[in-house]
Amino acid sequence: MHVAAIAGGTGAAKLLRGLTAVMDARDLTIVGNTGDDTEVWGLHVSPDLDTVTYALAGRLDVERGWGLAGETFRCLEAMGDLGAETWFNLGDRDLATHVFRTRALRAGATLTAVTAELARRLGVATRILPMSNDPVRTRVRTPDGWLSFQEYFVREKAQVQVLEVEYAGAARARPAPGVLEAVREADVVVVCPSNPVTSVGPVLAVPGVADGLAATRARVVGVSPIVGGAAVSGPASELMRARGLAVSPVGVATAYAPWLDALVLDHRDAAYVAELDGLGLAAVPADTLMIDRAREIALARVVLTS
Ligand code: FO1
Repeated sequence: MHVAAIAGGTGAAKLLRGLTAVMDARDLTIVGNTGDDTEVWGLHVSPDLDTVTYALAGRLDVERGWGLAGETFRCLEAMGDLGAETWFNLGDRDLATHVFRTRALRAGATLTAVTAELARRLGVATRILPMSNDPVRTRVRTPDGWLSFQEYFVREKAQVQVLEVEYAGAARARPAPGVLEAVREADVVVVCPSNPVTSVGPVLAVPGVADGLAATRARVVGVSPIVGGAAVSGPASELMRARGLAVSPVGVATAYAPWLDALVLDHRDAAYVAELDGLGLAAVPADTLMIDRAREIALARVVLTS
């Protein structure tokens, strides 16, 4: 069975780990969000690609949901002593990833190539693709003006009002090599339990991806990141409201409406099943919180059979 997964960072990582435990990891292709990529101290940081890579390598700091386990932050401290900005916490070992990536990009490599090389070096068998090799940057408009996604999420701790979200560069971006093929040739496409606006939204904004999802013969199965009227992690609720989406599995389904075949939602939200059925979707209640490895695996099995 071939599976393609559209993935953000923290929310996606657990399900992807579950999927690689129940299928041949080489038959999974991950299409990762690069809308929150950023430049820190002159280095290209791809948070979602790294979160997914570290998770599948067994090296993610699972408590934080980003960065490497057992990390230290001495370079960050030293940069602070030199007066540099330190609100974006780059760990000492994580820095190696960003130096490696930036050096390769400056030497002319594509993000696709360097992402594959990082995965290979970390022993990850799954194919991890950036959604595009062209820059697409998620930006958030607040009452004080536009912020990059990381300024909004990390520097402002998502505590500012969001008036609008845009994916700068998306209209001119091309899907990275392999992305459309993975969607077309999959038996199942999984839309991970990631933020529909800032994690999945940028992938869908790359011309051709949404059409590919509408055209594929694969069963397209989403997992709701909204449980009990709130996001499992991160600012999805606020961002969904800003987009006029209900903060519920119905809002998630609405965001994916034209091409979604099934939505796995949490047991706590089983009351939405009838409404989702009415939208022509298979609504599948399950335990979606993935608080341990057994539950990651159990949810992965539900997703592959929904
Ligand atoms: N998230 C934070 O909340 N604070 C940080 O300081 C932070 C640093 C960071 C460094 C590298 C990296 O790959 C991710 C990092 N993240 C941090 C996570 C990241 O901002 C978000 O999880 C994603 O962009 C949203 O999916």
